[in-house]
Amino acid sequence: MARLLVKNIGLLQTAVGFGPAAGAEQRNNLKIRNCAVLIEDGIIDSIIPEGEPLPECPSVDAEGRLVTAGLVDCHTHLVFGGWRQNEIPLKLAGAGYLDILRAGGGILSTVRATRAATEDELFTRSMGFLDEMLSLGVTTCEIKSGYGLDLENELKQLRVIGRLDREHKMTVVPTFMAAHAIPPEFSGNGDGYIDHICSKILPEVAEKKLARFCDIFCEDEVFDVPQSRKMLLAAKEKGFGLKIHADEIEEIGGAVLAGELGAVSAEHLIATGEKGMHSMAAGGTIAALLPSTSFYLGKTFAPARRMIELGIPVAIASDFNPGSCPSLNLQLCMTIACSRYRMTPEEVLTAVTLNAAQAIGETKSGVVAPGMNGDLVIWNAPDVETLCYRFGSNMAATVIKKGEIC
Ligand code: IZC
Ligand code: ZN
Repeated sequence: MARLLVKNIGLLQTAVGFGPAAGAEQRNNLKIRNCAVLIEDGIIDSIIPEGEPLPECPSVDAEGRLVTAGLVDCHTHLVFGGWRQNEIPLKLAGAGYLDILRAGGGILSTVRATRAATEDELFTRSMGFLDEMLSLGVTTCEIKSGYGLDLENELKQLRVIGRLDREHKMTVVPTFMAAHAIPPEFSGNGDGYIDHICSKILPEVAEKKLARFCDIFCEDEVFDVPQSRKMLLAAKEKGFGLKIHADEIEEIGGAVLAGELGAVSAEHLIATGEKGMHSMAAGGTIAALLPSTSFYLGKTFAPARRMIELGIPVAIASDFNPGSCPSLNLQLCMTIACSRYRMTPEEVLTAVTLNAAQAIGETKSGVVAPGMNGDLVIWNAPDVETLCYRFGSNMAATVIKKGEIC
């Protein structure tokens, strides 16, 4: 039996519960001082309180510092070709995200670069990104397709995502997102492309079991609410969990639809108003908020406090992608969530662990408790407040994935 003892923990802090934490539960953290955690065969066996005997086995010394569950990044577009730094002058000249997309740039320029890349090229580059994320304390992440936008290239991206899960220490959850933009082949014909996804691409992805969730960019000039409803209902029929990029730029009804369909999560929600939030609360939809994207796009920030007040579970993710958020640093998101969403450090911890894990169906991750995955981070910090405060530095000292030191 493989065992690892994490000893001399100054403070163990974890979200609690086995479902999404909402309202006051979001700030309910368990804090245990001076303890140890024993991991057996990759699973947490026990939390050993101060004064109790410690087992004889391989160990790592936390040196009195903070230990939390490994972070979970529940929203990324990590597999892509190229970058988009060339958009900076356009943005400085006043072009918005949708202006650049309309001119054939934005997502469509990443589609061209991703189609041109080989499967091995995408894989090797993405392994490097995952290494960097792991070193920043992330032990589980989600990755969306959506830079292929045709059968061949969507399958290529999803195969890369599957291979990353098998070959990297990171747990990787795949989401199918062919409905990310209208490809040049269907220019001006969004309805035709949605039909094509439903009849040709979705059935193949389902049959090959290449994704667990299905997502759509429900946005002004991209896919409207009727198109989103149609595609998501087709995906539900095939057994996918549902996600919606809703109200990132304009409030066109994506959050209302998310609640109505009982989507697992709605993402972004920068422009969401009361109606959308009430619908999500009624539908049990998790809000996956992406603070680095608001920061990078120079937008306002999602109404996180109001969401918590209404009982919507809030998760926080990086949104790592080459356009609206070229940063994969989830620690940075924690700081921005604290300072701009006005979330407390306890609420933020729940948002990047338990609620993020729940948003991607990883119900054995995000909490430190017996029976949960042995994914832990020893931080160069005494408490979670310090993580939310020291932005710009990597505060992760040692990352442990399924009981192995990475
Ligand atoms: O490549 O621009 N918002 N999709 C929806 C993105 C941002 C990613 C991108
Ligand atoms: Zn996104």
